[in-house]
Amino acid sequence: MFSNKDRFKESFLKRLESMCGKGFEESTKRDQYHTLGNMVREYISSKWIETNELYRSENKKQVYYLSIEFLLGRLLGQNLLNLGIKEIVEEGLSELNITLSEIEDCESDPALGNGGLGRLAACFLDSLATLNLPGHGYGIRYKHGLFDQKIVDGYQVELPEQWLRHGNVWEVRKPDEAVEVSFWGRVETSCDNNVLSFKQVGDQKVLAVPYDMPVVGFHVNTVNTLRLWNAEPSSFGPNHDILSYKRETEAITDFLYPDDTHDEGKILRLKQQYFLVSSSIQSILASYKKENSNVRELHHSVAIHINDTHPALAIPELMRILMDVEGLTWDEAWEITSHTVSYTNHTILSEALEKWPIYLFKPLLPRIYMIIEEINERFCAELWDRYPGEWQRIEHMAIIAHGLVKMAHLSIVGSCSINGVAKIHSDILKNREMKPFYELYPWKFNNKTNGITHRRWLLKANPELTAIIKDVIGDEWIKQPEKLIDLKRHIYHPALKESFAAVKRKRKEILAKKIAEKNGIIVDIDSIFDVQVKRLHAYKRQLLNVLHILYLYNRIKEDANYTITPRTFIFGAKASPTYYYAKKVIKLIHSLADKVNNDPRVSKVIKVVFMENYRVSLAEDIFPAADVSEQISTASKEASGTGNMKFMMNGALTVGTLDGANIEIMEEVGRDNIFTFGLTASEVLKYEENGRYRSMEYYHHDLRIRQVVDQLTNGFFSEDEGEFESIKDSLLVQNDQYFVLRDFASYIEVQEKVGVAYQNTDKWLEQALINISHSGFFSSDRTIQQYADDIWEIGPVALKM
Ligand code: 73E
Repeated sequence: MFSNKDRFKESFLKRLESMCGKGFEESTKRDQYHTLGNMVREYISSKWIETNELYRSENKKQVYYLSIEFLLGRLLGQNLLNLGIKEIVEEGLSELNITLSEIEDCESDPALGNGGLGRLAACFLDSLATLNLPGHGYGIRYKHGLFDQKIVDGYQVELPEQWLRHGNVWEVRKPDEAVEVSFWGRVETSCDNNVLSFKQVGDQKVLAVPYDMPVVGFHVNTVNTLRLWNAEPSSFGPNHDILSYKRETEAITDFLYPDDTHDEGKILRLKQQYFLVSSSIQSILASYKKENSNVRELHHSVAIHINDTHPALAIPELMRILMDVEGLTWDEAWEITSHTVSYTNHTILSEALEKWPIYLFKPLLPRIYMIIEEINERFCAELWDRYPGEWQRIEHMAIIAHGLVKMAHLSIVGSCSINGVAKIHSDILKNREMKPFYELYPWKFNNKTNGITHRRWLLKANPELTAIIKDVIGDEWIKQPEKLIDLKRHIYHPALKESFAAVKRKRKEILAKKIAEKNGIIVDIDSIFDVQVKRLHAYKRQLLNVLHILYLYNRIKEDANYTITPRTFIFGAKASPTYYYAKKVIKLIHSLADKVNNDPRVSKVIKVVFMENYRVSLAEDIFPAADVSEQISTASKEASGTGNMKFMMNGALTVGTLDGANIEIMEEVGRDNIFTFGLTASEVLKYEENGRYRSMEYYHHDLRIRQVVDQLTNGFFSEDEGEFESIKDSLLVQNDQYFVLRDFASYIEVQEKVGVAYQNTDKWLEQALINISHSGFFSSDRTIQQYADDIWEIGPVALKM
């Protein structure tokens, strides 16, 4: 079917007729997408079956990655690339006068995640399959992924996302592997021969039906599985009030929670978490038991990873099944569970640390609550032995305290490994946030600096840059991304600089065209494309970027002789629908854009663009076109960041604080090839401890600051004067929790340096190439290899090509 372009063309036309009942001439782009998607899925299936058979026959240890989010992005292009058939398809299609990208644009963008955490899970799946590692994802098949963002008069409006509207060619429904998940009811305890047994009675059952999606490795035969669960009414459901039962059941998988780092304290969210965990653990055990008779050996064959605390109920759920279903004792079950589960922490923001009120938790999950109580009691007894009399310490470390179940504590106690996602973040976990736990279990703590798959973020998103790199250093780096460093020897070659400059320019033109179409704004290709794309959050400080632009506006207006390197400031960001402050900042960016872009003099040198509905497919257009990457979170608050790595890999220079993985980017490229500014993490943490920061002082003493802050409410923007008062209050009345004013002067200074540096084109190009050369370290292949070696203890299981 894909052996050469003629065979492809022939099969494509035949398949189109049989699938759509139309000839090629009458077919729509969507018909063509469905046809091609189906052909690719079919092509994948034999490898998929073979991989599963191999895993069964080899019976080696496998890892299951449990995550409430998988931010996959479109799959057609990536699958074609990984299968090595993209060129044949492109050639065949071009003879039919169609381009692959037109067809790709018909695919909806599965947005089953909010931001970095969900995208990380998707990158990990790609690396697992490419490294031939037996590793699978377990998640939820949300009917509606993250909302679609519309901007109306500068305000964000949320629309329900509809990725399943035209079906999903990649999934296979597996009703025979459906399992039951229980909610509510009560626990009945009985005693037989001095052995206690527990049974949940009067419960409500929900059917979890798996939909499997293939995860294709790059140029290997491995096809792993992403299993997404759908909630449906069970035939063991109630026989009264069927309609509300059906509605309640289906609601479990209706929506992804539109939240990033805020904890949504909703009972539906807890239901989603248990639904994911219970169905996944049942499925993992069923598959284990097909090949293994002794459940006591589980941890030798199975590793279960929890992506943050959202799937932490995997711990009590595995305990429940091992005891109540398999008949193991507590000690046996605990030994297995605590050697099977490992946990990644992604944030130290206190609002994101999950804590469930007992009054919600206990009625919904009575048996699970009972087990957590027992884990807590045994843990507190252990603490009492180790720290006799230290009540405060024990209270602080307990899993259940003050009417709350603390999911992070449960995760630490029940796991064999706890990791942070960048060096500084893991250090903060060990030395501050989780210090008492680190003192108790030092061997459990480790770091795994995040990574991104260069297959999507370089090969797929930027084929033009990929071609240049291949020309210069061949293609070994694709399988061994650390070999990108070979490019460094060539960065002074004029030919390389020229071709890189040409590619950057081309990608800026493509983005500029999109901006013209979507925003009606004409941007200058020769200006610096300065980009901040990420979720909108106070700690990420989009506001600092805004205040800098406002400052530039003032300088240009006030000083006729002021010169500046032309810049286009590009933003993309979704705000959680209930996050008032974040939505105000989106409105502020739009009001600023109106002022800047409509001022005849200012708009000659700077422009402001907000790109609506930031998502994976849009990101693939943005990263390759960026010159400057804005990574300006308050130091210590961004655990890692992964956008920073995508920019670097595409040859943008970072303007960043010493936060998260920015620090490791600096270590890789050297201080001269990154623009750092602002407070360090320890300075921030010290301020937080001693309470000595007074934002008012900066407001009073720095006229530049006073002017921009006052402009928020003095009628400078055409909006009502109260529109941005809450933003001003956050800076002055609430003492500027994220140190925006404290870092303002330092940010202005570094941005001036950026402007000057960009004028020296030759040097800038060298610096960009240095960034690309060092980006191999940030491939998720490196990250996944470290997880595989140090945490999961799994090795490759490969079919011959
Ligand atoms: O720094 C990022 C990190 O790069 C961090 O904020 C993000 O995870 C990325 C991947 O490691 C993250 N997301 C969440 N917590 N940390 C989160 C919390 C609650 C709901 C959804 C996502």
